[in-house]
This record gives sequence, structure tokens and C-alpha cells, in this order.
Amino acid sequence: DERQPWWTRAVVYQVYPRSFHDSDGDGIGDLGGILQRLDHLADLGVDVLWLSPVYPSPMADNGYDISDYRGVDPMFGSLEQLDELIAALHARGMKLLMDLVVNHTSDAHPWFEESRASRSSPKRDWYWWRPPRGGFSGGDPGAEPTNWQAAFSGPTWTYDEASGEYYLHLFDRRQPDLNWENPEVRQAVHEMMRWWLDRGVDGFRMDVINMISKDVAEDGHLHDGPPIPGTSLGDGSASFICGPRIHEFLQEMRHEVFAGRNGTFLTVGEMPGVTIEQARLFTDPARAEVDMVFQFEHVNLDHEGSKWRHVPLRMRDLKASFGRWQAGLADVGWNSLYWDNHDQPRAVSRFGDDSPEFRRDSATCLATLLHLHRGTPYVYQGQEIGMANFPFTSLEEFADVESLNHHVHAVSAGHDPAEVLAALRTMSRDNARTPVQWDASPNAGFTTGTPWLAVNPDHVEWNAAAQREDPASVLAHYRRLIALRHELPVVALGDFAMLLPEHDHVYAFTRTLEGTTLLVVCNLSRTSYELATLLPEALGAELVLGNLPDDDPMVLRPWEARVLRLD
Ligand code: TEU
Repeated sequence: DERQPWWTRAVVYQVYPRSFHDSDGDGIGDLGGILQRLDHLADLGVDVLWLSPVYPSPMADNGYDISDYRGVDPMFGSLEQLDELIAALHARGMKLLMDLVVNHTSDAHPWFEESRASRSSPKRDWYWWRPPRGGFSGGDPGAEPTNWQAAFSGPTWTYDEASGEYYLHLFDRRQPDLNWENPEVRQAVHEMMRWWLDRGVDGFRMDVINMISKDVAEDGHLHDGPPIPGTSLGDGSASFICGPRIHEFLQEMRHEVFAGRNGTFLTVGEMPGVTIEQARLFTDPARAEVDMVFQFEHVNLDHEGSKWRHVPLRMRDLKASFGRWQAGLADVGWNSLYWDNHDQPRAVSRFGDDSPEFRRDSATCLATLLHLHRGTPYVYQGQEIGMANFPFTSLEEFADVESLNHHVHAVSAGHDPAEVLAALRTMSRDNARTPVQWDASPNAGFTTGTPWLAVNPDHVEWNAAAQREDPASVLAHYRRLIALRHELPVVALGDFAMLLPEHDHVYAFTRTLEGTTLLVVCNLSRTSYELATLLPEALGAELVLGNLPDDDPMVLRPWEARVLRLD
């Protein structure tokens, strides 16, 4: 349906530049590397490239700590190469989304350096500075202005000796939060965004954008959160997840940055903790805030309390969650769909079955499930070739700030180091950040130097070169799924209805648009099922796309996925 926005038919591919492809042999991926691998994206058929940060940065959080919003870090190349990338993508009919990280800057950003210089600095109020809690001296345990726990462990406040105050950082201490209450901050961000659009980029993926509005009292007071068991800290999220002015800030941003511009843009807001009710507001086109959001419900189903406390995923929870989001954004708003990104362990290891026997089948089954939902699918680099978690065995193998901070805090709080390591192995973001496996050569074709993070030893078997010409590969299956969304309006726009909500292994649903109905059946287990008992309507239906070779139409094999046309 041509009246719907272009991104309802689009598939987005995420590049985490550090790990994509290294063109100069320093062991770190770069823009030159992306330019060399554009054929891979074109071959896959994706419409949009979302580029994780390439801006100048001390790299405390691999570029999510930005020290200059209008440049490219020399590690990644130059602004000229970024212009070249924009042109090369446009020439192939693809678009570029930049990562917009404006909840916080790096502590090395000139804005923060000026802000911290003195209490009377004109930029003091660009960040959140607060005196020690009444009755405490700065630096004492418990003197933090609020009890909030940071996303990367410890308190959200760091004491600045020189000026005698604390600054707020919801993430690492090297990522101070900008004060969006200050109109100068908002104007500076809008101006920077316009500058990028003028350069030709097609939109933004907005990092933790639902955290920019803090619940602050008239007198500047911020509120403690409920205590987190087993720690001296509290959960401050009620004070900054979808805070009081968030909708106002996003409407203002849309207006200030996009109003009057001709073009086909896309904005996606990353929103941890967002509810369906909030997401409807954020993505209602009439409100002009963002086009879609990343929600976190489904990637929070396999742990409890903290991300490091793993519990098995229950299929009915997954169905209930996705089902609610499909229904909740059916008449207004739009979903984005993802399993993998640079913050999540690899889905084939986490929700699939990465044993040699079922790795290919489970990777393609999960892909089919996701891509047949209503919403815009996101493919994270390596997902399209079935990349799996890394076989970590020691702490030295990890690089991520979240993992390393967690280890320090958990061990000093008395947790068994072996258990902490086991949790890192399962959940660390480094699982997603190992270099892309291009071929079977020693560094997987990623670099001629020493890779910044070890290449997964399984690259000898699992790599893009081995899959490119193989019609049975994970890569070929992704290609078909992406093409199907482009070809069939029912895949992009059809109504969604969940089937078998209580079944422990089989995930099934229909999509319907103007007389066309697709039935999607995915077996997320090693058990075979009789289709006749499960879904009699499937018998005799035309197979549109399947992930296993044609066989017995009556039996749904382990990790088999089928897209059928019911007429
Ligand atoms: O992530 C925000 C976020 O809340 C989580 O995904 C978080 O990174 C982690 O999974 C907590 O366990 C965004 C970026 O995607 C992430 O890479 C950055 O580290 C973070 O913001 C700070 O900029």
C-alpha cells in the first residue's frame, strides 16, 4: 500500500563499526571497511544502514561517549569518508541512520569540561550538578544526591573534588547526563541534528531517548527510588524513564529539526522500560514525535531482577509479550522488531539452539518468526550468517565497560567469581561485538592485523563467504525474508493474530490483508509435531517460504518454520 510510509516496507541493517570490517590493519573496523563491504548489504537487500557511533570519543563505551558531535574519530576514518558512505549508499538506493547519543556526552566533551570548570561556569547548568546530601561531606558513602544505581553498576553520581559537587551519569561515570531542562542544551542538539541532515543523512537512531527528561522538583530536588535488595542503592527509573517532559522534548525536536524539510526520513527511539501505552503516544503520527521505538520487553524475559540473573525463557511469555505489542500498535503507531543488536547476546545462542545440529535451522526459524511480524525488522551484523555467542573462558577476554564494571562490583560485594564469569559468558554485550566473520581465514577476513576483540573460532565453518552461494544458508534465507517483505503487502501491513498462545514450543500466527491470509508456523524446539492435530488449516495450504527442504507436509520438524498462504 503506497499510502503507508516507506519504512513500513523497509528492513534496517545495523553496523557496529568497530567490529564490521577493518580496512587499515589496526585491528579495529572503520568507515573504509564499511565502504568495501557495501556489496554484502546490497546483496542482502536491506534498505537502511544504521551506523553505531563513529564520532570522536575516548571510547569508554565504544563511542557511546561522544566528545565531538560533528566529526569522525580518526580510529574510524574521516568526515570525507562519511560523506562518501552517504553518497555510496544513496547511489544504491539505501539510506543512512546516524546514532544520536544525546542523553549524555563524554566527560571529555568541551561542554562538560567547561561545565565542570567552576560552579559559576556559563555551562554549569548544561549538566546535572548537585551538592552532597545534607549532613554528609562530598565523597562520603551515602553522600550522593540520590540513591540511584547506574546502568553500569555503582551510584549514578560522581563527586568532583575541585568544585565540591556531584554530577549525574545514568551510565558510566565518563558519560555525564545533559540537562535537557536547559533550553540552550536542546537548541545545541537541534542545531547539530540539522547539520547532519544537511550533510545528507536520512535520520537517527536515538540512544536512550526516553531518559532525557528527569522528574525534578521546582526547587531542583531529585527523588530517591525504591531500594534494590542486596545493595545500598535504589532504582531511580521512575524519575527518568519517560519523564514528565519527554513528549514535549520530542515534539519540539521533530519540529525544530525536521519541519519544512523535504525527504524521506526515519527516526527510531531506543526506549528501555517503555510501555505499550507510552509507545502508542511516541509513535502516533499525529503527535509528530518518532516513527518507531525499540522496546525491551522480549529481551527481558530470560532474566529476573538483574540482567545477570538468567531464568529460562517461557514460550507463553514471549507470545504474550509480542502479542500485546502487535495488538497495542495495530491501529496507531508502529513496531520495530529485533532479536539482536550490539547490547544483546546472540539470539541463536540465547533463544535458538546453537548446537551444530540445529544452529542453521534455529537461526532461520527465529528469523522467519521475527520478519513475519508487523513492524520494521532490524538485522544486526552477523545475525544474517548465524553468528553465535563467544566461548569465553576468562575475564581477560572481555572488553565491555558494562561487563568489567559488573565484575568489579559483584566480586567486591562477595559474589563467587566463577558465577560472575558464567553470567558474563551468557549475557555480556561482548558476545555481539566479536568481529564479523567474512571468511575462513585466520582473522575471518575482518583484519590483517590483530583484532581488538577475539574472532570467534567457529568462523572456520560459519562465515559469509561459505554462505553466499549456498541457497540453503542462513544468509540466503535472510535474503528471501527481506525480499518477501518488499514483495507482499500482507507481510508489511497485514493484521496480526496470535494462535496457540499456550503451546510450549510452537509459535504460530496469521497475517491478513484484503483477502490474503498468511499462516506462519515456527517450531522452537527439537520435538516434531503433527500439523494435522496442531493446525488443521495448514494442510494443503501453499508454501510461500520455508526454512527446511520440502519433505512431509504433515510433520513440523525441529526448528522448522513455514509461511503458508490460506485462501
Ligand atoms: O543502551 C541502553 C540500554 O539501556 C541498554 O541496552 C544497556 O546498554 C545494557 O543493555 C544494559 O544492560 C544504549 C546503547 O545501545 C548502549 O550501547 C550504550 O552503552 C548505552 O545506551 C549508553 O549510551
